[in-house]
Amino acid sequence: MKVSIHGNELELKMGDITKQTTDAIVNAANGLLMGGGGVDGAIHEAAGAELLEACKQIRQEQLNGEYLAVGEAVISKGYHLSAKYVIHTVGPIWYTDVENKEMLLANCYKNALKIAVDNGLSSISFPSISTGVYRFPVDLAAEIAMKTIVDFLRDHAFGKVVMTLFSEEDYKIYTTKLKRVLQ
Ligand code: AR6
Repeated sequence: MKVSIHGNELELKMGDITKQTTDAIVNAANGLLMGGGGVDGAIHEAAGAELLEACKQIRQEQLNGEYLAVGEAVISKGYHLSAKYVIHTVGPIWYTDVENKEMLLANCYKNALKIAVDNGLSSISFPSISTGVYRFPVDLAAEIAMKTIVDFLRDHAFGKVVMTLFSEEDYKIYTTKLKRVLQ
């Protein structure tokens, strides 16, 4: 599904984010930025060992050795990926007693888009952040993602945002939510 929003394009598709050719792809990482399973593992594997080195450097130089906080984002090169950049963000874990999980998930999308704009990028691909290992309910995550991206595109001349879903079920859920947000 493809829609035009204020001169920008928003596309929902099924696929593997590591194959996307947008300027940047977004990684659903964890605060350590050391790789992991799911989409994080796939991105590190496809980008090559240089990505891990770049992430270590970001931890040291930009984060003073601390973890990347939930909802925040940082950017690295894409190395062996088709995408020139990877924007790493950390989604909220559903089964924790942290408050404002919805706001923190929205921040992932907002801050990734902000960092893309700040770096002069005009296309970006997102995975379904937090809905795998982090167990955020897909229905609610899709609603938050679609609302946050649509609000951003209504306010910015950006270019193209792609939501890359890994299952047909997720694709259907995101499509339904997008239609609702656009009504
Ligand atoms: N392309 C697109 N989507 C994918 C791909 C892919 N190649 N692989 C998986 N997905 P998850 P989280 C989907 O668990 O919930 C990692 O270990 C997947 O089906 O990757 O934010 C990190 O290091 C699901 O719909 O991310 C963290 O520790 C979505 O991507 C933790 O998992 C997100 O699932 C982050 O958990």
